[in-house]
Amino acid sequence: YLVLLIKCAYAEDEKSPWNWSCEDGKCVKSRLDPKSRTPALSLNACKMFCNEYGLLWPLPTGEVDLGNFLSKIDINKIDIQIPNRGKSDALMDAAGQRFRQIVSLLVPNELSAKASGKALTVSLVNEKPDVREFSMGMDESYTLRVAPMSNDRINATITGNTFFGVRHGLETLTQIIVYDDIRDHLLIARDVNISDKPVYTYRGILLDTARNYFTVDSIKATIDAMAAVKLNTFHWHITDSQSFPFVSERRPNLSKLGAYSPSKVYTKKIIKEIVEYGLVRGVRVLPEFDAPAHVGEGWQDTDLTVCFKAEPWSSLCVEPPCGQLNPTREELYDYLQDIYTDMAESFNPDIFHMGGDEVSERCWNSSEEIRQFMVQNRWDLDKASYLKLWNYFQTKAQNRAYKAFGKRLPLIVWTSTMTDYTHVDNFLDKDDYIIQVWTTGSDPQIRNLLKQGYRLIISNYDALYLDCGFGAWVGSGNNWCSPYIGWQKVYDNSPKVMAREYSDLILGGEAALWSEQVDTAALDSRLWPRAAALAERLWSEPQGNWRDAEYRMLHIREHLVRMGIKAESLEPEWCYQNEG
Ligand code: CP6
Repeated sequence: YLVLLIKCAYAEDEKSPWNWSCEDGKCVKSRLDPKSRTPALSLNACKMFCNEYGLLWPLPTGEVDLGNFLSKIDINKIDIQIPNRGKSDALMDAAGQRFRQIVSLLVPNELSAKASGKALTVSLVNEKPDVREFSMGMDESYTLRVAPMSNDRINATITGNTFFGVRHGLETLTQIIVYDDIRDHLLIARDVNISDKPVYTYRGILLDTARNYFTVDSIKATIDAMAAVKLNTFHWHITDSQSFPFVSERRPNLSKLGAYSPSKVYTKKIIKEIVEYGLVRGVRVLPEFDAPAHVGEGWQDTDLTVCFKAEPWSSLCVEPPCGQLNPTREELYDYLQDIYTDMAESFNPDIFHMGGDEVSERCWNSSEEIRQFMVQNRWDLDKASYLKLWNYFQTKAQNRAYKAFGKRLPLIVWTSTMTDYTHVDNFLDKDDYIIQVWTTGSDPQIRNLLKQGYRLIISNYDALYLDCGFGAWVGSGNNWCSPYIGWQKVYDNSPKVMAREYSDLILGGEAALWSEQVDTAALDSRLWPRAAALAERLWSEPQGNWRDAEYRMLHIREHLVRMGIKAESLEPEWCYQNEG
């Protein structure tokens, strides 16, 4: 059977006057002499072996041997075997189906990979087939071996300690299969050995579905793309001051009054569907209920908020229409527990995000009722007392969260005046709370929080905010993307460099897509392929910088486009053909 040896491929029925050959780690294009039987190699086939890491994204962290041979495979002869059975069976089966689907997407529609070539057996060996829950620090490692089994069959064996590892192995397997556009065939690297596991356990993307609504399909597509690059956490910032699309069955007026329209909501049924969609793809769906600031819409028939729509807004918050919960009201905590319980039922999360960012002392101070509460407690009306009030809120909310979720699950909060390292230990227990840092990567807070033993997730806005800033509202005249953060900056933003000696406490990182200036229509292009740059940084923590990754970045971007993601273009296709 036809085995394509990279150095002497056989030119059958050429569709291209060009040949690609590998020279000094680059695929170089040259004119094919039509009369001679010169070997012709397609671009993707050349790229597979022209560099140590082929077309893999993110870079594996263990052994990588891609061998020297490509074999033609028959897309209709792929069978998937799952020897160890257990509670994760349905997930394993679904991951196998996803694999088939992605391989089929590698083949362009207008052509059909010839139904000839070797059969491919994929064996998925899951050492712990009963594990089907996410957890911090979960085992995502896998190994992938590909070898010929017989003259007409290739075997690919993926071994993982959990479903999550095996699933990652399947994504890698799709990346050693390429479409050969000269011969209209699918090719697989034939002798492969890869062992791999992530450097960071938390690898996330935040989507804000409150400033603008995102369709369920667009959220699923985002999860699909995340899975392709081994990101594992979809942080769902589901509510904010501007809208409340989360349907709380216990407090239905929140979304009735607070959603942009009766159809722009996320019901329990829809959320469960999205959570299951994520699970199959190794992506946890992590809910955030941002409080006590960043509330407003939805709470209109309660009197539990203050300074919502107050003017001048800029003295009370960073973004209109403001709004903060009134922490002095006992009834508020029943309300919160109901929301948390509804979130528990919909998301069943292993971690919960409580927000806690951008609380305005002046907003609370503008309320007569809150000022009186402070006076009754013999608190001064100064900054220290507002921190006490905030802590009063947070402690009560934390207890309600534990009740609602039925366990002491890890909690995340944003950096804020409360989390300042000089006093954070008065307020937040480092065993209970993980802090998500959104200030710059050079902020001394990072080192100082780590020094005290707090676990961090890094989302420094100077590299990981993929939105276009938050200065967009009627009359502001703002519609800028300045500075636009390129994938290169995302890629080179290493959490480790920020505090090498405490890197065990850095759980990972997250790119944030705040949605003042993006909705469903622009989602793909705002996120991709820049979020893929983050994915490799967090999975691999590569030594090199973006220059070493550029040729593979151009390819993973193509891979995402093949999957149906409308990713932004980075460079002329000429660069992919001539510079990689
Ligand atoms: N919304 C919420 C936001 C932001 C934050 N929280 C934000 C702040 C500054 C910038 C971008 C976004 N829009 N709820 C801060 C965590 Cl530059």
